[in-house]
Amino acid sequence: MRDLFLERDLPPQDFNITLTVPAYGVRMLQVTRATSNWLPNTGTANASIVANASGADPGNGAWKVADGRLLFECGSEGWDGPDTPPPFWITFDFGADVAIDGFALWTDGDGVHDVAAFQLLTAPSGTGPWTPVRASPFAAAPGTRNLQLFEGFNATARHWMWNITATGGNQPWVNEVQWRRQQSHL
Ligand SMILES: [Ca+2]
Repeated sequence: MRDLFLERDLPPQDFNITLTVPAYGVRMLQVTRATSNWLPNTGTANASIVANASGADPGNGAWKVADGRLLFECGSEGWDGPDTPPPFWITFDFGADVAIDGFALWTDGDGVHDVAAFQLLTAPSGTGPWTPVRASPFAAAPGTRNLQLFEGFNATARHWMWNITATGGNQPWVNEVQWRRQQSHL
């Protein structure tokens, strides 16, 4: 019941907060559970919102962009895209139509393996046809492992594609991505 632990449960003299930054690699659910409009990343190799991808290096399957772990390590953590020219892509299947208005990205941050530009697309089936949610690609920032948040779009679909059209030079190394469900306006 730690979630219900409240300040008033402690005598004032014992209440002492130490603010700490979550360790790099901490499961995102500890953060995103507080805001329920972010789709939880709980994927495994056998059950994931990741449906398909343009490829991956061994040990770095595309499902690892939605496993709740903010890590990249060759052979074990995150997605290591195929050693091919762009585009690099991952498709997602949310199981039902979802209205999405935000996309979060964490890359390795070494520059050459980071995402520089991408499109988001939707489709009525897992095989297309794919329609971009924006006419032009989103520009990402190579050289940082910090959260990059992309907004200003809104589309509803079960099937989504993240299509990386440019990188810092090599195949993408991606720690994690996350999708934000549009808040309902009641
Ligand atoms: Ca991950």
